[in-house]
Amino acid sequence: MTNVRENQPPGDPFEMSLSSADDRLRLSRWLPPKEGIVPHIRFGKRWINILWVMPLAIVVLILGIAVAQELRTIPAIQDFLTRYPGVPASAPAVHSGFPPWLRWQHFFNLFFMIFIIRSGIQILADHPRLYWRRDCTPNTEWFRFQHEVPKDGIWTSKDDAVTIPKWLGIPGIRHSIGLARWWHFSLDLLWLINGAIFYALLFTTDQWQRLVPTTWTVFPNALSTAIQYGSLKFPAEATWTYYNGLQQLTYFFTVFIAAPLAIITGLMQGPAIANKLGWFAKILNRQAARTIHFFVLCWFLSFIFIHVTLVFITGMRENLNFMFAGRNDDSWEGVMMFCIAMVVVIVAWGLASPMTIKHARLIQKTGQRMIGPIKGLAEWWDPNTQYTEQDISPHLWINGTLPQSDEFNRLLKDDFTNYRLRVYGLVDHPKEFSYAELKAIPKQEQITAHFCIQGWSGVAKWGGVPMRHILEIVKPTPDARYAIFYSFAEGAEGGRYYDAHKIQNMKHELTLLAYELNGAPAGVLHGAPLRLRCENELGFKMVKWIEAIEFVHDFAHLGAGQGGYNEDHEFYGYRMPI
Ligand SMILES: Nc1nc2c(c(=O)[nH]1)N[C@H]1C(S)=C(S)[C@@H](COP(=O)(O)O)O[C@H]1N2
Ligand SMILES: [Mo]
Repeated sequence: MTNVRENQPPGDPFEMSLSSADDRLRLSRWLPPKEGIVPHIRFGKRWINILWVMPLAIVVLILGIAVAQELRTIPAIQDFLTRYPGVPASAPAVHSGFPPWLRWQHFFNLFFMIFIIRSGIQILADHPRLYWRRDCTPNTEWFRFQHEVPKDGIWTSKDDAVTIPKWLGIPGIRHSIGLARWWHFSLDLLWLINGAIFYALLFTTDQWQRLVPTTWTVFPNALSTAIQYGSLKFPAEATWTYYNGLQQLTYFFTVFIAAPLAIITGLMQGPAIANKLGWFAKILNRQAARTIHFFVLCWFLSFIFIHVTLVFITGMRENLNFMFAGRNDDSWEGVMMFCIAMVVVIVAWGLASPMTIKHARLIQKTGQRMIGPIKGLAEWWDPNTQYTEQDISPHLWINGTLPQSDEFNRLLKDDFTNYRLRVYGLVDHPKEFSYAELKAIPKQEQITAHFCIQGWSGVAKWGGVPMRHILEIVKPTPDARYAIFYSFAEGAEGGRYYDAHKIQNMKHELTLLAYELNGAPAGVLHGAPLRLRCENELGFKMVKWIEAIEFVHDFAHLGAGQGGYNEDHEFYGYRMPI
């Protein structure tokens, strides 16, 4: 399957061993589909199928209605409902109705959220388990839609990824996290800009009064509204000017708590952010952040479901007129505008996955342009968190395709005594280091957290040669901007695994060519004889089984030109600090 680049003058054997790659996602070369299971939640040692939630929810709903109706026959409750009818007596009136900016922002918000949610689910399917603890040890997860991790044999984190349908995920292909992330992050940015404008306009007009409670009586009023909705005798509405207590509290929570929480827990999943805010990452570790990020998703999904249901059953025409036509009457205009908006949504929904599969490279490049520079900023603030021996994870997942060449197997048989690391390219002193020479360089040890793009993490103690010492010996020329790491191993589609790193990252004090893991030789599964640690990037950039390092000015001529194997073949970005 290896496609050695054509039309290339004979030259560097490492460069020539790289493969080209398609600009679209080719299913014939991709990981074969694999179904997950219905999501399960763990209680102690028991795993409960979430489908049980359905009948349970129906029972709770029916009982809730019965209880609310009984409550309303009690005089004291009737007094309570009269005293707190729903809108607090002191609530300030909103005089500007639903102005155009608000209606447009509502539409953009719902439009962006659809793709954020869909791509988020796609990202989750790449490691379909959720944990509270940083280490991701199998069977410590509290949620999964994948079977138990097999106890024997090698089970990589790629093996663990599951397929979700194209109408749900973007692009709905197993292990398409690279593309899903471009969608997720690019739309996050648009959603964030929309949200920032919304906050600004909210507080420079009287619209903030809809969302921000100004009296403690919002709570009894919210309870009163809940009883009224629950008993199916809906409260009197004055939505044009006031929200009732329950609306106000839910909207407030959604806008001012859930949305910021989504952003914080999203950012805390990135190595460069987490490794800078070490103390905070110890409280809100990556898996806790991922779990809370998922809870926010659940909140948004429930909110959307209940919100839309209530819009339709508490006076559809009026409600749609408010938000889609800006009118306070019962004409059909709002319904019509809503239908047009839904056509736009449905068309975009249908196009997203097929378009992403067909134009995968374009999605990668567009995403890179939209958020690459902002994302790259995280590299510059020196992420340098280290952990203690107690933090070391009992388990580390493994990833990648093992080297298969005879050459590698011969080296392995002799415990890598004949291994040599070739360092060349734009350097003053190209050099081949023997294993003994590398080990003679003072060893550096560091206990650091690993962040795989797929979602798992773990802390380990790594020992090896600081990359900065290698730079001191070979002396890269001023022209050298990137270090290319060539692996002994092939990538998933054939062709040598490689990755490009900015030279600045190579000078970082925690960038290591590691040969030890937790005080012992690293072992082949984790990258022996030598694997890279670069703590401000995601795991896929830490090439295992390093055979050579080349310093270059540019990487456009290497492989498919995207700066690494997964960048070429799986549409990842070459800078991945988050
Ligand atoms: N040569 C090579 N190196 C690789 C990979 C690979 O596929 N081939 N996978 C990467 C990925 S995606 C991760 S998360 C880490 C995993 O390191 P570990 O297996 O030691 O935990 O290795 C990285 N290095
Ligand atoms: Mo990874």
